[in-house]
Amino acid sequence: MRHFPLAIVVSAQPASFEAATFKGDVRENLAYVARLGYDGAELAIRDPREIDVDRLARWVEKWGLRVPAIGTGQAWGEEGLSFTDPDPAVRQAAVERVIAHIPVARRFDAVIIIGLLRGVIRPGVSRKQAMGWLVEALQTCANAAAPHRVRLALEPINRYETSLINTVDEGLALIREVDAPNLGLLLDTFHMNIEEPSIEESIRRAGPHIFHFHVADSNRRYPGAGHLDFPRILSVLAETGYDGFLSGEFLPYPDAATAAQRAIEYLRKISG
Ligand code: LER
Ligand code: MN
Repeated sequence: MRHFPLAIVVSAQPASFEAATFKGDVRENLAYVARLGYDGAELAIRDPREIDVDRLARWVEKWGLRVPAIGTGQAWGEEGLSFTDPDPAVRQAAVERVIAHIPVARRFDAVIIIGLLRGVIRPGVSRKQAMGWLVEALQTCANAAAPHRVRLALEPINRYETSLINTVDEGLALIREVDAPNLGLLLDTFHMNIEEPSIEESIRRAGPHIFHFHVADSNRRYPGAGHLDFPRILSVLAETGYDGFLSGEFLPYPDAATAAQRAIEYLRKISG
């Protein structure tokens, strides 16, 4: 099986999202994951204008890490920004926030994740209207990112977290509609386990549109802690030609340090 490079989510700013595996002291967390043998860190950044990107880049470089992706969902979690809010000022702020991530993503050669920032269908808003706003926002962001060669990855997220784009097929239909070559999908094994009839078949269908990949087990603990068939899932992922990172986004159970260690041991063992 392909030996995928491994990353893990490290939050650069305080976050309430439980599965942002590492929170707290960013510098220490980056050093720790590098020492464990991770090749990269996926940075969760609420607002890039409020962090010292040069300092962050120095730490990332010092530890020889790469940054395959930037998570943006904290702007939803902490500030309620979304592409599908009935208030146009909130939608505009969400789009501007993604645009603010572009120079950071370019610097790290990272994809920008569009997860919960897409929002949910709010009371009084029709699905058609929400989808219209979503398509428009994605087109604006993808167009702004394209000249910088930055890619965006839309993540299908399970029904308990959003009412918009739960499955891989819905994600594929949406990116077809947006029709921007720099917009693809982020697949997350935890969400796929809830929503997909067959995780392997969905990975096959997404094929070249897979821009990034999150790993967590069926219970959202580290891979190996639940009942997902990771050897099979990863061999199908390799068959699609995907050669990017597996990024660990799982609950810090029993604690972040132990979970990160067990995840890398397990993923290295099954990939030979
Ligand atoms: C973010 O990548 C994710 O998977 C969502 O569950 C965020 O809540
Ligand atoms: Mn995810």
